[in-house]
This record gives sequence, structure tokens and C-alpha cells, in this order.
Amino acid sequence: VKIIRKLPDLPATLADQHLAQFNRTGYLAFRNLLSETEIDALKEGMRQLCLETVRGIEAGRCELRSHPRGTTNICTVNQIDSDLQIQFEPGVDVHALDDDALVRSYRKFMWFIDAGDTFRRLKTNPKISGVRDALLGPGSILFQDMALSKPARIGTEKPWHQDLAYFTYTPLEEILGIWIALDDATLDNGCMQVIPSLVEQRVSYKHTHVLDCDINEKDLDLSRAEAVEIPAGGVMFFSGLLPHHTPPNHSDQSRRALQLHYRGANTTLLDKKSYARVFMTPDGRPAACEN
Ligand SMILES: O=C(O)CCC(=O)C(=O)O
Repeated sequence: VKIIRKLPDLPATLADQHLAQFNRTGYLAFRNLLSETEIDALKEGMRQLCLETVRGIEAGRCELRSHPRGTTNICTVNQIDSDLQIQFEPGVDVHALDDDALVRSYRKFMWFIDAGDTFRRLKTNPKISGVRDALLGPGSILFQDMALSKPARIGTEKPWHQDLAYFTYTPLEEILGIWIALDDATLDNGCMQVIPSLVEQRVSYKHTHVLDCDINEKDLDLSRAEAVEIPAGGVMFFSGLLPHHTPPNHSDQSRRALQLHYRGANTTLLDKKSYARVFMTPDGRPAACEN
């Protein structure tokens, strides 16, 4: 895999050359979105959120459930009184771990953004909104947020996929992911790997539920894959059409990240049947998982 290092600093405004690059490759990556102080506050916020959520199980505020699809054996804790949801890596027994071990074992928070001002400030961060508006136009809408952790040694892979397999918004090219590194993300600890693709071609791959919502690797030209190493505080802006994956983390370094998804102001939510006619493979099959 080709490794992309030495990223440019996040510019104050995107130049035409950036927009052309985004359309050509489906992504833009920069260093220095967040300061060290901001990174530390976000990491501490994640730690507290993890511990509060698990303590909430004992207090009856959260419920422990196995993953609905079962295959990945992710243990999920759902908050009863909020949308916040935490997932642990397979096999983790949340009741058997001390605080530090718990914080080293979670895989994902869904809907973390309103769980405190440190997180909420990301929604109005002018550096994020500047690039986002340049790519999506004004008035775009945050519709999904998650805090992703790929813990040292036990972090599992996220298989190849396009994020559009999870959504039903159209137009397809108006979905933007923003992936923010809180630790140095490297090839070894599971940085983002992508296959650069022309956004305007809207190439959609068949997804099947194997591990998660996966593109069959045989359908991808993996010789074109790029591992994008992003230093802590750096960011990747990427199209919902970009095929990407993150491998397992066998290293001793944790790899935490935050991910926001925005949709353009004029996007509309389709029902699954209509979406299947928009997000479809070149041979006319619905591209999203059917189960
Ligand atoms: O951060 C990761 O490990 C993968 C994130 C991702 O691709 C996703 O959640 O769709």
C-alpha cells in the first residue's frame, strides 16, 4: 500500500486546486486542525464519557446489549435516557475491567457530540466549517457523529466500504465525512486506507453483510490503495463515495479519532427502495447491504 505522509497544513480557505483534488481523489487530508490543548481536552472528554456510561449500567441508566447482528460480537451499551451509545471490542467484559482497561477497550461512541461543550464546540469550529462550506456549500447539516477508538493490540478492523452504504440521502456526492485524528494515525495502528476515486463518476460498489457492511475486496483495485497517515490534530475530509477501510491495530499505540457526517442543504432522505435505484452498482444491483 502506498503511504501518504507529510500532509500540508490546513489552509485558511480552500483553493481551486484543493477542490479539483477533492473531485479527483474523493478526499483531502491536512495537519493542524486542532491544537494540543484541544486534543487533550477531547481525549479526556472521551475517557470521562466512557467511564460515566459504564457506571451508568450499575445505576440502571444504561443497558448492555449484544450487537444486533451478532457476527462481530461487539458489546453495546445503550443509554436509556439519551442517544449516546458505546460499543466495546469483541469479547470485552465491561464488568471485569478497571477504569484504565475500560478506556483502552471501547471501539466506538455514537452520538457523542452533545455530551459536553468540548465536543459541541466542534460543530462551530470555523476551520471545519470553512472547508465544509467550500465542499458542500452553505447550510449543510450534521446528521451523524461518532468517536472512534482503535485500541492498542485489540482494535479490530473496519472492512472496506463506502459510507453511502449506511445512508439513504441523495444527491450522493453531497455527503461529506470529516475524520479527525486524536492520536497519530499510522499504517501500524490502523489509519484510514482509501482508494482514490473520481467523485463525479459516483462509482458504487456492492456491499454485503459479512463482518459489517463490506465491499468484496475482489471488486476493488487494491493496488491503488493509499494509507493516509494523519498526525494527531490532523483531519481528512472525504466523500461518502470514497471506498475506505481501517485495518486492525496490532501495535502498542492507540488510535482515537472523531468522525462527523454532513449532508448538503438540498439533500433529501429517500426510502430504501428509492435509494436502491440511486446507490446502485454499474450492473444495476442495489449497492447497499440488503439485510
Ligand atoms: O476510524 C475507523 O476505524 C473507521 C471509520 C469508518 O470508516 C466508519 O466508521 O465508517
